[in-house]
This record gives sequence, C-alpha cells and structure tokens, in this order.
Amino acid sequence: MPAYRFPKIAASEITPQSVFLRRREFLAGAAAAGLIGASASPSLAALAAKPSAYKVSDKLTPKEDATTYNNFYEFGVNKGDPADYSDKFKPRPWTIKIDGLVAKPLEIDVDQLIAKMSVEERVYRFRCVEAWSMVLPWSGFMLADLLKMAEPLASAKYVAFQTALRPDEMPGVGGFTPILDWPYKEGLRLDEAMHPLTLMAVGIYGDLLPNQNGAPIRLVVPWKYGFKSIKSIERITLVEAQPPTAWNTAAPDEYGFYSNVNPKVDHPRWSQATERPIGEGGGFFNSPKKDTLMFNGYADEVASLYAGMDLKANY
Ligand SMILES: Nc1nc2c(c(=O)[nH]1)N[C@H]1C(S)=C(S)[C@@H](COP(=O)(O)O)O[C@H]1N2
Ligand SMILES: [Mo]
Repeated sequence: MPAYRFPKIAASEITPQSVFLRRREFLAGAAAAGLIGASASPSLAALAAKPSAYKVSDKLTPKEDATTYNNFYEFGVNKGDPADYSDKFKPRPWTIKIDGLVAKPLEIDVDQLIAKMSVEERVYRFRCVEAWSMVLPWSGFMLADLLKMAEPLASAKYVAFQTALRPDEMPGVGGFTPILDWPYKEGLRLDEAMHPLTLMAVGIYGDLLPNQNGAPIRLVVPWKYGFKSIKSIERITLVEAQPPTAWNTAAPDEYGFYSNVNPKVDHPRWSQATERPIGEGGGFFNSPKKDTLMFNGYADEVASLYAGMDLKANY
C-alpha cells in the first residue's frame, strides 16, 4: 500500500465479450455434465445473480484491469503480483466459520453457503487508500444475512474477519521481515456490518472470483477505503471490543479503524481529495484525476451511522 511503491502499468485491454461468453457457456455446460465437482456447481448456478437496486451508473472498469491491478499482499506487494503468483492458491473446497458472541456458531462449505443465499449483482464504486478507484459488478449477498444465521448475541458489538494463511500457497507471507502481522485481519462495527450495502462477494463480472480478487469469498464495503474489503475470508468472529486490523496494527497513524472515504482527511503522505479511475487511460498515471466523494458517494446511505462522531479524529 505505501505510495512509494510505484505500480506496474496495467494492460487496459478488455476481454472480448465473445470470449467471456464462451467461457461461461463452457462452465455451465461442464457443470451440467458433472465435469466440475459437485461443490462447484451450486455456486455457478447462483451466479446467475439477480440484479440489485445498488447499481451506480459510472463507467465499469475493464475486467482486464480489475483482475491484473490488485492489492493482495499475501501474493506480493506489486499490483501485478496477485495475478502472477496466486495460481497455487486453492479456493475450493473452502470452509468458512462464524464464531464468538453468537447463539449458533457455524462452519459451512462456501458453495453450500452460496447456494443458500440470495445472490445479487451490484455495481459499486471502490476507492483504494492509494488514491485509485474502480467500478465493478460484484456478485454477492448481504453480510447481514450471513450474520443473522449465526444469531449475534446482544453483547456482540464488532465483527472481526480473518483471511486464510497458507504459506505454501501464498509466496508473499514468508521472509524474515513479514510485511503485515499475518493472517490479514479486518473489522467492522456491528451496525456497519449489518448495513445493506455491506456485501460478501463471491464473483465479479458474472463469474466466480479469481484468486487475485479474493476467492472464494471476500468482503466489499464500498464507502470505506479498499483495505477494509478483506479477501479470502476463512473466519468471522463476533466480539465485544474493537478488534485489531492488519493495516491499523502496521501503521496506526496512517490507517485508522474506521477508514471511511473522506476527501477532507489527507493521508499523512498524500492527499485524499482526488482519485484516478484505473483503466480510463491505461494504468494509474495516465488516468485523469477526479474528485473523491465523501463516503465514496454513499453518504446518503451511510452518513447516519456516524452521526455525532468527529470524522477527522476517527479516520
Ligand atoms: N487478505 C487481504 N485482503 C485485502 C488486501 C490484502 O493485501 N490482503 N488488500 C486490500 C486492499 S489495500 C485493497 S485496495 C483491496 C483490493 O481489492 P481488488 O484487488 O479486488 O481490487 O483488497 C483489500 N483486501
Ligand atoms: Mo487499498
């Protein structure tokens, strides 16, 4: 995430629609013919997601950019690393666990979970703390619906999330000076987690999530900086106190717990007033700057969650 690590320029070539459609037909056909494991087929079916009212009209980021310009430090710190070095990562079969302050702790296979949930396609704005942005069509379901299955207790005030940690499959987690205190962790206040905008994403562009985008299941919180949107989630724990988060632990003066997109609160090393939409001009530096919106444009939906809070102190 540090700004001095200049990103590789991403290819902005768009996958031709015909290639994309052929791949979907192949997958659907293969699933129907039983060529893809039983656990994979329910999710493919579920990804014929119904459209949702949450759909911004901004121009979509080309799929090629969204899948080659990534932050996923478990696979390396450069933007191209997650796409280049995540081929050993096995996102299926996958079990996700919900525990802590809940009446009904649960542990469930991710494809069984997807089959149970109401999967929608939503087009969200996404803003990284590094001042770049994307607009992506996500397939997913509300985190609120998942948490309700576990029945949070009255004492639960926060939700802690944890990414899988698999040194054999993740070339970025080894080394003598770990970049982050692995496993990657994030957290939300319970009311933020229960907000209808808060999505558990299982796909992008109508297909399952690629490894580099957080397969098989990740969080998307569109009014917060991108690092809150934790990838490849293995465990969700309901807790009473504000949980530690990876970036807040690494650099507390740079990355707060709340991390709401706020153009008026600069990062200590750069301005947050503007952003560059990735893909519009090919990579970061060629993209034109545009103004960053309060809560990334979702103020009408979420500003009330922070009524009475000083959003400069609680960055
Ligand atoms: N486990 C994990 N989750 C993560 C990260 C990471 O390094 N590890 N990076 C975060 C950051 S900084 C951003 S901007 C988004 C990027 O998501 P994308 O690559 O799908 O655009 O993922 C977030 N989730
Ligand atoms: Mo980010």
